[in-house]
Amino acid sequence: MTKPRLYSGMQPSADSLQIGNYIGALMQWRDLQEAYDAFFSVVDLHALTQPNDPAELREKTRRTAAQYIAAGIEPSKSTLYVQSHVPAHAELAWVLSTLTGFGEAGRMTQFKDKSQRYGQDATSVGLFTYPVLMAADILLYQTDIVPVGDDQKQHVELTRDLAERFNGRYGTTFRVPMPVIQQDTARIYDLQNPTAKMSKSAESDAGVLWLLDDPAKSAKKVMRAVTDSEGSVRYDRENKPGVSNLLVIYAALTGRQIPSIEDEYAGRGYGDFKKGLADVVVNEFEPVRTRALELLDDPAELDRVLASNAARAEAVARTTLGDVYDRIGLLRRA
Ligand code: ATP
Ligand code: LTN
Repeated sequence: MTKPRLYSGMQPSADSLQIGNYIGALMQWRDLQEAYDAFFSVVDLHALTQPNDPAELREKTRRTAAQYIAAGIEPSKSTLYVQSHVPAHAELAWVLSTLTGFGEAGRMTQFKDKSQRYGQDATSVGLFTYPVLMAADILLYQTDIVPVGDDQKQHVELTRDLAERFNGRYGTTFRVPMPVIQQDTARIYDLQNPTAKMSKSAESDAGVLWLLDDPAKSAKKVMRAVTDSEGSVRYDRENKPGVSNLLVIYAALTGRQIPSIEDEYAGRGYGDFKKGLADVVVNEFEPVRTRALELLDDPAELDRVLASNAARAEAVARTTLGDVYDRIGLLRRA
């Protein structure tokens, strides 16, 4: 029996991933790759919607791929590749853009937020069509499920609408994918500002735990995490966002339940708890970091792995794109 298909991706928007990407995405991807025929891309074309230094973008792309592998995405099991290596993404995005309403794209909240932040002059057409390229990513692979964070749900809904519109107009061509939204419990907040989501592009990195950082530095950041004056290790998202966030990280990395961690630290201070968590974080990150740095030490080998995975992706994507071109009436080259 063939496995159902899964698609997800991340932008190469930083030198290192942060612990939210690890807990909220990579750990789940790693588990899901067993039961699904999974495709994971480093979406470098999407990253072009942000200003980038060319050499840095190349480096971030390799680093992101290396961290996928180091975190347990197996390139022999899953198809792990760089989006721009498969030209069909940009090609299908063009076709889908002709089916997307201007108003429809304008209603995407991520576009509205970002364009407001950047101002009209700094807002590109690429930022506007970002969700259409994402739809192309997903639809090229006849995807069944798309695990993403809550913020991407609207983009997957648009993808479904586009698939249904195309299928309705030209006959069934695309599988209509389902979003699988990562649970709230997997949401990690900034250690210094525990009501804001931890993010690769945070303004200050004091509250961000980087996968590739020196472990001593990460331990220090845990010890300095914002808590409260109550002094008891107890989950209460509303009144104790800092401690609750640390408990969520602890539970996610150890596979333990929060109450059992609360019990372990009952009657002990935050110092003890943070020290415990710092050990957990360092132990989890250490092998991932070592493996990622090893992979980055041999970029030629990493590039070879990415190339052979891109070839696998390309074969699937080409088939879908050929079908699309036929359906809409583009004349085949003889
Ligand atoms: P950027 O700042 O560049 O937008 P980001 O760190 O917010 O980056 P994304 O690249 O948008 O992350 O997301 C990649 C994946 O990581 C998504 O699946 C997203 O849901 C997940 N993710 C990102 N940040 C967190 C977080 N703080 N907690 C849980 N999951 C997260
Ligand atoms: N927009 C997503 C990244 C992304 C993606 C995708 C996720 C691009 N293409 C296809 C799932 C499926 C983000 O910013 N997290």
